Amino acid sequence: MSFLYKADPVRGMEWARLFAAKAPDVPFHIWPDIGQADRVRYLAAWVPPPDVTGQFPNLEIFFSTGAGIDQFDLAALPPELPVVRMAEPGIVAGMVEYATMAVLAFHRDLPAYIRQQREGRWAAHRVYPASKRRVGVLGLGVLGCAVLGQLRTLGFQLSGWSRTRRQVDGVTCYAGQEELPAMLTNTDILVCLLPLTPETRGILNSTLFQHLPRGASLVHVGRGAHLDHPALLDALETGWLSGAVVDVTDPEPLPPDHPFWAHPKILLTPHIASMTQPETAVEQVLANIRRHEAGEPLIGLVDRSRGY
Ligand code: NDP
Ligand code: OXD
Repeated sequence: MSFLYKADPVRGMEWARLFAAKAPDVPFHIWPDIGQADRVRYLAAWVPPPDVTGQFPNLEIFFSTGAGIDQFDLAALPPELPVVRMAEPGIVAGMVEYATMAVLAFHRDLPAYIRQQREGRWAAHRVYPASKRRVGVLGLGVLGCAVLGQLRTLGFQLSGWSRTRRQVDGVTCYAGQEELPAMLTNTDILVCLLPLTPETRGILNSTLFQHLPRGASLVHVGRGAHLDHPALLDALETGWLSGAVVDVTDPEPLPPDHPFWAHPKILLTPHIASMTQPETAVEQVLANIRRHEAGEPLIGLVDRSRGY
């Protein structure tokens, strides 16, 4: 039995060290050194190689090294192969930091002060308490709920949106397409933490923006293809939206002449809102292998029918 890792090789070396310390009985290989193909029982990758079960006939679990799984074609993996995504504490903590930073930046007018400093302009904007600011989160999953939990400690008015009805302490919850406009109407800062599926592709578009109050801002940390770029540019141009923090784009990276790069109202980061952390990821992977061996449910198992 062996474990094969096929993702960022630098972090792969850390995984290898952690496996050697925590699971010395599990031979660990880093792609392209696959060891003996028929011994590979577990594969961790951002994108699996083609014909994965043809190449690794005894594969028992595919671990996505990301929380999202849209970077590969789920339908191309055999239906009986469990696909497990990263819902490990390290990636959650990173997203909580980033989303909180971006929400606070808008709440405290940081993008405006950066512009003013460049212009040599000293002008104070009124400071409002967090209790007067309404933050809405699209996606009430592992990440959305963790972000809301942190924002709650800061006193924001909170709402969240999911596909099925959820209950989250201190959060007004909305569910389904029909309830989305009601949430948006009451949102000053919108955070997108949805998975990319056929239903959510292009969801951040002009119709959605129009439901937000004038002057609202966007924190986009879901997936690039959620966002309609011309619609965002338009909304910023007309002042309907006041700013956007954009961590994910389609394509990645953006071409050098893309208007987002130099836009004064867009803060762009290169898909780094959060990252899987080797220490906690290996803990979770090993816990899942133990669960698998004991016939227990896996943490982060992807529901194929939902596509996330
Ligand atoms: P989860 O699967 O735990 O949660 C997804 C949430 O989105 C659920 O609440 C789900 O609803 C909701 N949802 C899905 N489809 C719809 C829909 N059609 N309408 C309304 N709500 C919907 O995912 P995570 O929280 O772990 O991660 C979310 C996403 O964050 C990832 O898929 C990835 O795209 C992104 N991500 C980005 C990173 C970055 O660095 N920028 C890092 C990590 C993740 P329900 O509760 O009803 O199922
Ligand atoms: C992920 C990501 O999905 O980094 O984990 O985007």
